Amino acid sequence: MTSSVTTRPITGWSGDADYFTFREYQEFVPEAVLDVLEGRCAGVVFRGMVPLDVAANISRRFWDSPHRQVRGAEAPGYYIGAYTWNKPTAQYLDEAAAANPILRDLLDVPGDPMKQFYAGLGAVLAERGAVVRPAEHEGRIAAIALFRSWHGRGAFALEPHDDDSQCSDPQMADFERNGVFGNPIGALNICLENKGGGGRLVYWNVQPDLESKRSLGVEYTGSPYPAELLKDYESKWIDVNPGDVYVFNGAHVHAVEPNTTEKQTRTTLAAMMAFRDDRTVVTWS
Ligand SMILES: O=C(O)CCC(=O)C(=O)O
Repeated sequence: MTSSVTTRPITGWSGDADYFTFREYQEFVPEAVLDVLEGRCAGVVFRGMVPLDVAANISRRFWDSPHRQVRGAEAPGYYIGAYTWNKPTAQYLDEAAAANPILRDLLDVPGDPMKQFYAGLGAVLAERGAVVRPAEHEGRIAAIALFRSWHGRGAFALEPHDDDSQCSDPQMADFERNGVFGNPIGALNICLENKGGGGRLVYWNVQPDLESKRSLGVEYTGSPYPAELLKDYESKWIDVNPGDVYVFNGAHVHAVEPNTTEKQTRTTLAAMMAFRDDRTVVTWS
């Protein structure tokens, strides 16, 4: 029998048609990232921003790296980097300190897309006297990026979840990132490879409220949301191709569609970012 915990409908905030869209660009338009970070639209996609040879080179470096790790049941797949999910500040910062030199080395290639992204975003923020930088704590900094290849074998390669709940996790209350809670969370994803079919981003028009998160036991983790509780909300299925860069408000529930066969791989380079105050966008992974 299904328990009442999983049958309460998910309630929360949904955007109107102007907001609930992924604006498509054929080039990098850094101003558009601010439309997401300031809550004017759900997402933006910069098609083909990364040349295919650059994407393939970085992806190869990921698969060849001795530092590639396996991630467990909550998000099965491979990764290099550090992630904040469900851990205390000190552990994350230790992991970030170990990961950052490895990430810098992996991204030390001609055409590093992270460099290009932050140069563009930094320039538009500078026009208004603001900066973008890694979140800090007692002189230590967040991880600069996270490589991932999701391999969930169920209905989704990565289960429906949100990225804002973890920003209020008491285990990380002392981390600067805590100050972004309540603001749009910019989930930056750079697609390095997505061989074959599938691998779309699935994105629902709901930012679950606290009651819904509590009833599902995901107040601080944001994961997982049962897909059957999302079926009444509009969803967008966003095609993701190598070289595409996309940024979306991670406070909405979202997931990753599996590839069409188990042998296929979808690899992305990612980071999170949000306004901590009017003059500071902090990043983490
Ligand atoms: O890979 C994607 O397109 C989305 C990844 C994601 O949802 C996440 O890392 O939280």
